[in-house]
Amino acid sequence: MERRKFLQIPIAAVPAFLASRVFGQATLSPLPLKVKFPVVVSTWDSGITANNAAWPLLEKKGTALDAVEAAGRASEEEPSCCVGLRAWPDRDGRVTLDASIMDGDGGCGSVSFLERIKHPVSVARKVMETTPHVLLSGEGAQMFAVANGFPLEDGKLSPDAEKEWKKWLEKSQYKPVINIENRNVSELKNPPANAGGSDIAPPYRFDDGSFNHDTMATAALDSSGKLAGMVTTSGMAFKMRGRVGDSPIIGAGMFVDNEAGAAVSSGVGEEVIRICGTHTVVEQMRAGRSPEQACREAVRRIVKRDAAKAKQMQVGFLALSIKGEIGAFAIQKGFTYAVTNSEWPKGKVFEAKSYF
Ligand code: SD4
Repeated sequence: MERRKFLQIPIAAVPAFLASRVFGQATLSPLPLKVKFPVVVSTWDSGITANNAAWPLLEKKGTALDAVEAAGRASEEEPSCCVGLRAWPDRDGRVTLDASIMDGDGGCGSVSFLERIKHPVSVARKVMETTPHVLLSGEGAQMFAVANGFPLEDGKLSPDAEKEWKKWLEKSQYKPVINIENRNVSELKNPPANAGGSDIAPPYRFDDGSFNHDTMATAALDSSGKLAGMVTTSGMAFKMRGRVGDSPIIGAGMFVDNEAGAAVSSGVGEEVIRICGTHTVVEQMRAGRSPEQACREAVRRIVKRDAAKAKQMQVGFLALSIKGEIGAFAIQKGFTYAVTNSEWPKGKVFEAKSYF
């Protein structure tokens, strides 16, 4: 079938100023974005790297579950990436990781507060496939990982993370910061060596306190029409020791149902947990809303609780419906996502619309 029949982006319906608005690599999302599947979508500009690992599997008729796991592993492995063991630590200087994975038939597994293990997303998959449980945490999750052949790493901070943590200790100011992508790196007083120069943005903080991000999340729809999702994160930088965010909580940071769609989130996890964010998004799609409308409704619920607080933070949702429609919405500007399919085999980055 002709590519045009698959790709239903009503460009004519998008006001010219929106269609042409470009942020770095990102285009403001058109609505609705319905694409040919298989397709993989990942949060942030660095979603391109995650998608690059998932796409070869999907292209060869692989499963969405394998594809999202590959996306998570690529992010956890990428030297300049913002998640995994090289990411920024908690306020006591230790990196603690959360991850989850889910298929569209209710299979799910997750790990939280996991230390010294390189691939939390794969441990989450093991939890899903080999235990009667959904979530393993802390020391128990680590013991389970080691028993299943995952090497125990040395637990040392990366040089960048150590430097940033020491800088943070000078003020030890504990407040959630706004995640943002696509701001000009030249706004940074001390840009990291590879900021803006690679596919993947390392974690960096702007002088007003905003921060790019520390989570990667992916959803995929495979050639058999099945969905899967994953999230992997080091959590909020300089969090309290023991703090767990939304990412490993099924229905908060990620939720998938083959009857409706998949949704993932990034941003201040506490706010996402309070509204069961991604479950809300999927249920809205089930009720007939488009992915973008569904994400918008979840954001509205967060803002409604406390608009003044919401103005100071970022949460973004990204959704993929079982029909292959894609949409996103965030509290603040700057939430981007990457889409990869046969139309965009190298991936295309969009910026989500936002409440503020
Ligand atoms: C958390 N949702 O631990 C994560 C943080 C995040 O980009 O998404 N950062 O709350």
